[in-house]
Order: sequence, then C-alpha cells, then structure tokens
Amino acid sequence: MDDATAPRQAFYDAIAPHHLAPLWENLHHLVTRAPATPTVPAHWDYDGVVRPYLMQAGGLITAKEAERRVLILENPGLPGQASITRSLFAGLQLILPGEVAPAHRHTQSALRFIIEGHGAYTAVEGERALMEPGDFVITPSWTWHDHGNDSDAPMVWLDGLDIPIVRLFDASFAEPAAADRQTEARPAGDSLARFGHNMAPVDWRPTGKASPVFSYPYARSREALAAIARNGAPDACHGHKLRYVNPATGGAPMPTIGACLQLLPAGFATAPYRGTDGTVFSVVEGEGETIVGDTTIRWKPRDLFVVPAWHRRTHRATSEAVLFSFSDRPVQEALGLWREERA
Ligand code: 1HN
Repeated sequence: MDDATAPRQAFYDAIAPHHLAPLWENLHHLVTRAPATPTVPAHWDYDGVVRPYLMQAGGLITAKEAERRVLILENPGLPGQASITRSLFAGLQLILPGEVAPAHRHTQSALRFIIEGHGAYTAVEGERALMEPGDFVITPSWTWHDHGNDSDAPMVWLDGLDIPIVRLFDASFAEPAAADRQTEARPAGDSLARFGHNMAPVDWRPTGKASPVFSYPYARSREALAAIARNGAPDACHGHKLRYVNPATGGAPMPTIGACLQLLPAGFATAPYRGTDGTVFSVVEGEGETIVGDTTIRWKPRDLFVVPAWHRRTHRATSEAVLFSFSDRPVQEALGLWREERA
C-alpha cells in the first residue's frame, strides 16, 4: 500500500454510509475509450441441442400454464439477466397443436421470426397472421396479442423483445385480456393488403410509432433478395442485405428494434465490419461460419448466434445462405449513438 491508499480508503468508508462515492475510482469504467461489453459471442445449435430441450419443455408445462413457453437464449456473459445483449431479450417459443398462448399486452415490443412449423397464428389487435418458416411478425408496444396452433405439428419461433431497454427506463406495464383468444376484428391478410403493397388507404395517417404491417412473409422477402442478387454485386460487408421497414415512415418496423434479411452467395466472405449494435442472427438457409474476434461460429439452418457490440465480424458462406438479424440500432440512431466501421 502506498501512503495515499489508507487515508483514501478511510475516506471512502466514511462517505459510503451517506450514499456518496468517489467518481475518480470509477471514471474509466464508466467512460471507456471504446465500447467494453460483458456480452460475449455465443451460438445455439437448434437441431442438436435447443430443439430437444424445447420439446421436453412441451411435456412439462402447457402454453397456457406457462403463459408463454419460451426458453431464454441467455448470453453467457450476462448470467441471470434474461438478456442476449445488454439491450435485448431473445428466446425460442414452442406452441403445440391445439394450444393457445393467451392474449395479453405489454409496453415491451416483440418480434417473431418463425423457425419451424406451418400455419399456427399470431393475432395482433384482432387480426391473425398465419406463420410460415422465415416469416417476420411484429407485436408492437401495447398491442393485444395471442398465439394459437390449429395445425397438427409443433410451431417454434424466435422471440426478440426490448425487455432490457424497457427495464432500463422502468417503464414496464402489462395486462392480461379478459379472454384467451381475441375476437377477430379483421380477416387475416387485411393489414398486408392495406399497407403492404407500396400503397395505403387514401385518408390514412399514422397513429402509432410502429409499422401498420405486422407480418412480413418470407416468400416476399426471399424473392426480393433473389432479385437483387441477380441484379448487382453484393456489398463487401453485408452481401445482399435488406432491412424491414415501416412503410409509413421508411424507418424500422418498431421504434426499439431493427431487423434485416441478408443473402450471402455461395463462397462469399464478407469484409470485417463492426457496429455499436450487438446483433442476434437466425440462420434460415445455407451453411457457413462467422468469425467474431477470436471466436469462430459454424452455423447451419435454424441455428442462432449473437455478435456483441463493437466486435468485428466476418461471415463466410459455404453454400448460398440467408440470415435474419435484429438489433437495437433504431434506438441508438434516435439517440445519436450508433456507429459502424467498415474495413
Ligand atoms: C411475451 O409476451 C411473448 O407474447 C414472448 O409471445 C416472449 C418474453 C418475456 C416477456 C414477455 C409473447 C416474452 C414475452
């Protein structure tokens, strides 16, 4: 101990009961020269590991009893925090034939990205979206939503929510609906017809902050990627990458979460890239690997992985690959925080 240490420690001990602390002992942890996250790169093998456990969960608890039968994808660097990055929650939800996940609403915004199964539905504000693998469905903040499976096979999707963001602001509200299932307000496909064809009802003005389209079918997004891949060269860092938009604003579908779909041609390797938005990936098609710092993640269809904030990544596709991804980028952009670096 040098001469200064003992009197300083005595001072810290004296002020602590008065809820005072010295900034100078913490400053460099609080204000780092570059992002320093406890989040680590992580990978979940869907078919080999996650799916068997998810099906086991299906035998242990019903969707109704669980309210939502979800296995949390917890970042190994954030134990016990129900978070995949510091700002986002991710989980895999199972709904078995005949089950209903009862209607509720909350201030947290949620996205669904369908992993397996056909024809179960999510109902949002009284309109059902039938779900197929690769479909992207949103349930914006404070919208009523329930899920049901009238098909004859299990249905699994990735849930992405802004739970840690809402927790940061202590702004969580939630309530159950009076009935498990919402009464149908509009037929399935109505929102897509009104807002999903580069058109909108003539006198319509946006009311909320989220997209009026709440289902983005894979068939359409995939067709768009196939066309742009035929028509031009891939971006060095991203391959052929499109972001999902709110057609009313051109911005993200929900204010707190942005999502993208990208196609990597067979044999293509992306140039190193990093952004301040930690990003969750879901593999739809193809096989390949993503190098994050000194970690190599080898992925195949239905696998999930996370790249922490400001970690350099390169993707290499061994066969033509399609990756879905989501992050908090719209929040960081709104706050003037978002940065990226392209090699
Ligand atoms: C939730 O409401 C859903 O509505 C899914 O399907 C995952 C995770 C935490 C809190 C609420 C859903 C959730 C959730």
